[in-house]
Amino acid sequence: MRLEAVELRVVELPLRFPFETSFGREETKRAVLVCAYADGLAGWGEAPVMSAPLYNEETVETAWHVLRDFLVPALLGQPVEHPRDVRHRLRFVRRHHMTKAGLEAAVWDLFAQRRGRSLRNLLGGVRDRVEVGVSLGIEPTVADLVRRVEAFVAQGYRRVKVKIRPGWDVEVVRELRRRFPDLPLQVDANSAYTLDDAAVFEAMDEFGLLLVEQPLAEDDLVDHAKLQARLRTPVCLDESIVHPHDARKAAELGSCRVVNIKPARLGGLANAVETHDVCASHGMPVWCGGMLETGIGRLANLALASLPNFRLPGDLSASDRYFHEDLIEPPVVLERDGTVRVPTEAGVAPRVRRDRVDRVTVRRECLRP
Ligand code: NPQ
Ligand code: MG
Repeated sequence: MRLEAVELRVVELPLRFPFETSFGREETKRAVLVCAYADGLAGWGEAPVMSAPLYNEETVETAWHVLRDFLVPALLGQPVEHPRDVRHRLRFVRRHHMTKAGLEAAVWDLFAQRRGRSLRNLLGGVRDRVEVGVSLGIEPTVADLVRRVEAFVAQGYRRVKVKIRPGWDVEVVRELRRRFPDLPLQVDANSAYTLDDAAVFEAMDEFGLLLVEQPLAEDDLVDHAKLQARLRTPVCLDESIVHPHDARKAAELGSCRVVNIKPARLGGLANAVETHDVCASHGMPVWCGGMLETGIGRLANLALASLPNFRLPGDLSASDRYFHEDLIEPPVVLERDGTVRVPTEAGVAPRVRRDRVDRVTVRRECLRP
């Protein structure tokens, strides 16, 4: 397959509810979409980068620049045998994983359409439905957070994740556990703590959390191992795992017992599958994390989450958890039993509503060889 053209878009969607984490508060979702054209087909991918370098070092602007000036030119007009090869062709650019993931996903989509096979099938998925959870931000008051949890549990979500940061942690989780004694519950600190705060996590050990996500620095494996040794609750790493070999190192060091896999953070679906396999070989369960993707990235995440070692509910909420109107039709919906169906279409393109994408496009450029 030879890429004849690649169209880059910056899209901007209002969020239904503001989302606050330890690194900031978002009211709008921005992302870079990649549409790759080959053999009369259009393949879509999403680089779920943010406007500011708060989750990692990438932004909409860095993604636009690195795609337009380096990554797309490296693929345009060249034969691509298999989407698994794309990461090797892009390796000359250091890091910029979410940016690379957007381009690679577009090639996976083209490939799925060309072969008439679902992404689930191409990636090695084994499930028709996946259990999903909901990720809740920091709210003005604990009462507000409790109301949000009640609402989402009533919708059928069977796992709740809440963001924490210093000053909004132990007492908040204590109240949630008091109100919801049997609810599968986990927290995500997005690197807001240091090893000096270990007592905070020891205090939360009594709440029977599923896991504590990324408590310490985003580039750390050693201090996380020291913290994990002091906790009963499994540590789960997100930001610290940016290569499949980081998962091997984390397993060898004992840095965590669970890994949050995001194709965006790992530089694409191929690296995400490889990380899944590395974790499986070390007996470490994984779950699929989210970056508030639009339906374009969300459908690919759902296909990935159908692989066998994805054994915990993912941040794969329904489209209406974040958006008034998603860019895909039908949108991702939550089944009454707290699961979401794994897409069966040949790629994501069949569900992409280009009219809706056009409405939220704030910048676009088409690149040709
Ligand atoms: C995480 N995702 O697991 C990330 C944090 C995150 C669902 O918690 C816009 C606004 C983009 C908030 C990307 C979840 C975001 C965002 C990621 C939060 O750490
Ligand atoms: Mg996280």
